[in-house]
Amino acid sequence: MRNLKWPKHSILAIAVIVTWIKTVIVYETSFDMDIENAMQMLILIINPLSFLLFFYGLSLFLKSPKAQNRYIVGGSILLAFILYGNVTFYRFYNDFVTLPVLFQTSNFGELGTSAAAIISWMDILYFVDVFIILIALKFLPKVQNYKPVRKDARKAYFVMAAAVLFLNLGLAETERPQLLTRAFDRELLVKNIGTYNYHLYDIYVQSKSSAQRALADGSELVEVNNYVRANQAEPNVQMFGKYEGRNVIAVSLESLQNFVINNEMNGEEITPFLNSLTQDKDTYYFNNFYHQTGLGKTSDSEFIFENSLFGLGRGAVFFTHGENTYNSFAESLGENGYYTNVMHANSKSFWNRDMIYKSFNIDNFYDVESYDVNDGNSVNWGLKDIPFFEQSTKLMKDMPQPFYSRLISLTNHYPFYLDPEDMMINEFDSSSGTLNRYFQTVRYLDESVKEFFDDLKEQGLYENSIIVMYGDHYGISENHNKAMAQYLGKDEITAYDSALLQSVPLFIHIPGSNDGQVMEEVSGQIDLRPTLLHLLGIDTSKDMQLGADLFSEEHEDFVVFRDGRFITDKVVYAGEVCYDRETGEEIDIVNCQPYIERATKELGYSDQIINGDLLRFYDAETGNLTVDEK
Ligand code: GP9
Ligand code: MN
Repeated sequence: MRNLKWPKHSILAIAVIVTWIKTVIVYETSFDMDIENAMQMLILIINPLSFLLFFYGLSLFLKSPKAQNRYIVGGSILLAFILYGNVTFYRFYNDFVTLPVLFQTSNFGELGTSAAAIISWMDILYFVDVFIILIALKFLPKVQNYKPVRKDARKAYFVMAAAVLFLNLGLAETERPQLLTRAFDRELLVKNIGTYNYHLYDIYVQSKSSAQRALADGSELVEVNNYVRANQAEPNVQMFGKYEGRNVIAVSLESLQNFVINNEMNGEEITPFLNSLTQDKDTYYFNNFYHQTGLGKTSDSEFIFENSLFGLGRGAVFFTHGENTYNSFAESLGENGYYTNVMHANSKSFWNRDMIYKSFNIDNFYDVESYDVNDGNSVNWGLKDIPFFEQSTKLMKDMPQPFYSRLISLTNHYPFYLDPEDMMINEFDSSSGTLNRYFQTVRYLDESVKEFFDDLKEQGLYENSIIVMYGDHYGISENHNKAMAQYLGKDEITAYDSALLQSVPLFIHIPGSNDGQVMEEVSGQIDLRPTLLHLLGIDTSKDMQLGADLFSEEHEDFVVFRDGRFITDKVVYAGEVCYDRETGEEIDIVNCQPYIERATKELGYSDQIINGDLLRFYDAETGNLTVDEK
């Protein structure tokens, strides 16, 4: 071996090749990306290459082999951490990290039990390229009489790297036109330009959005305002103000999807109490209601509930735009004499809640400090839901009335761990432990809601309240499609099925209303704010928001998801395919076309309001644009 003459840049070549191969293997093993054809496979394979050529190639500017090698080793470690960070994040969120989310370090510290379930010793393999480079450095002969790289050789190298990049972008463009301009979907981006380039792109988009706020002015609101006013649903006269002055108790049901409602698992009822509500004389149960959250999960659902605007396509709006001006549900109630608060037994900084709640003008946040939490009454992410609701009702008893409390439950959260004494039904028996345990934690959540109702009655808070409960987002991601298909008795879960599975239950329980019914209107979380305000007799005709009152005659059967999918009473649009809502068969895209445009428009307007922080130019009292910045 010593006799062989090794080219002087072998380490560079080795680094490019091993990191390349490792990255492709990681794509295959650690991310669940749908590859539909050979071209997509080819793009996936070449997409890390251009970046790696550039990145490691920068070593050619360094003067000595020692400095070059140090740069290459350091660089490989950095890239390995970035990729591994993506992998762990993906295991948890089924999505790729974006820059704003990366700065949510306060969140990562608290993943607690989840982190343990996510990381394993085998993960050292994600650093295998670093080890190979180190071994190569040790065993390859040292370069003798090193001369710095000639300029033209270096130029040729970077021309080659650029050629690879353009080849990549060209192939991606044929496969996925306008990828970079319209992308909502991180998976598509990573599939087409690779994780590393994706991060560069993300940095670019992020800086653009900071610039957007700086450049925005009130005139952008004119178009948005016209659209909002033209699409507003008039309140239902019978319902408007019917429950004026009642307390509002909103309950976020963690990870609860609608498929468990009125369903069984191995012969056992999963949600007996919630099932009883679907038949209850005082409950409106919405069985065609969908979550509209993105990467911000619970926080997105809160954002939508409070503002009737969408979260963002990238990152969590709670973090990226926590200091914007908003006209929240809480603020409207506050102006109408309500004491407003959120109750959630987690630390206040999680999802940046403490900050954004101030922007929402929420009077008080009962965070973990307000609760008695100990080893005996906690599991998984913290305080169990049954003691959480029990302690919350005690706190509510002392609140000035009318109040608005939004309670966020937590036990039914991935990885769905439960103490044996809280397991009321058996596990399911699929290959997915996650889905198997999910039924048990859902059963526990159901029990906690039942006891919550009893607690409210006991404390005398029940009669004079409206209790609204909804699933915040999905609990079972597409990673568990196989197990899910087994449970649902299907051959596979298609894009059509996945879209419909985003249905979460909504219950609007109004003691004494005597008008309970099952509501089949296609609707989403964005509709909650105007619906509730109208029940309380609060006008929303000047509000800058995108939802529609669920009881209004003018409410349309149309729900848009954050990623651009949508559902109506006739069609389901998912994966850029239009399906017949009834049969699930693919139909001509013209059936979806008008809605595609509206969905894009609504998501775009919402983004515009948030990115430009446009509500600082709007007076929700008068409906006027204000010139002065608040
Ligand atoms: C954390 C809880 C869970 O406080 O709301 O957040 P999620 O992971 O579901 O977004
Ligand atoms: Mn959640």
